Amino acid sequence: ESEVPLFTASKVSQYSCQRKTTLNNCNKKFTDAFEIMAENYEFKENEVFCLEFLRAASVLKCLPFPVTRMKDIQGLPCMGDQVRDVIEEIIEDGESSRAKDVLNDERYKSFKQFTSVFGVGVKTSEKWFRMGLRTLEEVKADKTLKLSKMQRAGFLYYEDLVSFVSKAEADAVSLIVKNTVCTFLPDALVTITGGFRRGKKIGHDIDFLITNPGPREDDELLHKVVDLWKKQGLLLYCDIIESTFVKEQIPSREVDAMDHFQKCFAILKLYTPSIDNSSYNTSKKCDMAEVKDWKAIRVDLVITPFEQYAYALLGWTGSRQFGRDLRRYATHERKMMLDNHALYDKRKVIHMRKIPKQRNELHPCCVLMLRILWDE
Ligand code: TTP
Ligand code: MN
Ligand code: MN
Ligand code: MN
Repeated sequence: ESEVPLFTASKVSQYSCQRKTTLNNCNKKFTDAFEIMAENYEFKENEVFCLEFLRAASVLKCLPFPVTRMKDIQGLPCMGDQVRDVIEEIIEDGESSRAKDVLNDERYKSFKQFTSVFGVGVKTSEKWFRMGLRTLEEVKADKTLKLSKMQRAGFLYYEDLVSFVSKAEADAVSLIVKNTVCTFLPDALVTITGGFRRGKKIGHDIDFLITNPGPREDDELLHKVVDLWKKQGLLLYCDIIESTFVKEQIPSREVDAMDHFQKCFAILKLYTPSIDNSSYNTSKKCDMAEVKDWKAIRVDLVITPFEQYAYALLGWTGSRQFGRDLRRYATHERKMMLDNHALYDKRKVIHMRKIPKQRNELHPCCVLMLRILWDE
């Protein structure tokens, strides 16, 4: 008989940063249902319930076996009543009626469509839904709506942006970003982060961290890069956010990963070399409809000072849940504070009985808990 691998549920940490998780998820039918539930709660701005389902999904993703009986989840962390109900139903009926209800829910369906547009979040969706709008067609037909520049780009390149970015496209864009950055700063470090750094084969966008190890810092770098792309006709959209980093500031909330780096949310035009037009070149008058030989791709560029680069890399590598749990672990288990800029020793803050005037009066320690094995 084959040996049953040793697995002790009570040894599974409640923090995803302390669990070993591969991309191979053998509990997809449960985690898919949890993610639908979580998304619905996100649309309702119920953060507590949303996180409850996201945490549960993350726990089931680390199990080396598929759950088939309620006994299998005994002793596991993050298995609240709501979560157990969904699991029980899936074990018995093969599907969750609650998740199914969500998928059929009018509000959920509308929010799902609305938020699929770049630049449209829960707030805008709420507004449109209250106005009686239900589908993207209705939104597009409503000429009284004032769309932001970001949302206009979102509609304009909608089809390209909802289709996944492949690893090959990520590599192609990576070359473009590296070449452009290096024309201005030859020693700059350009690193792909986000889902692709976690080994995912597809993504919604491509994330890059840029830093310059030398003494030179260049606040203009990002502007120079996008200006060049503009000239080359490669830039379809761009929104530069200037750095808001202030040294006195200590990390705020641990659930989301807001940071203060200079960054740019862009849409790049990636030419697709696969289309072969050569046979038409010879024909005298070619009244063929123009073939679209490019794809719009969402790209995030983040500029970090070199001394904060490690923390930025950790935060931007994700996943979101991994980051949340790293910050939660730092707070509750180490009495420290972690954000995308540094790791702070809270005990030292308390000891000093005041918030230090300068962030760097605190010891930015090395990140201690890094068995980085991602959870999605
Ligand atoms: P995303 O690009 O939003 O997510 P992803 O790359 O994990 O997945 P996808 O394929 O859908 O793009 O963000 C990448 C990581 O960066 C994410 O785990 C959270 C983190 N992050 C920050 O730290 N600060 C930020 O301001 C944002 C937007 C993301
Ligand atoms: Mn990403
Ligand atoms: Mn991103
Ligand atoms: Mn907390």
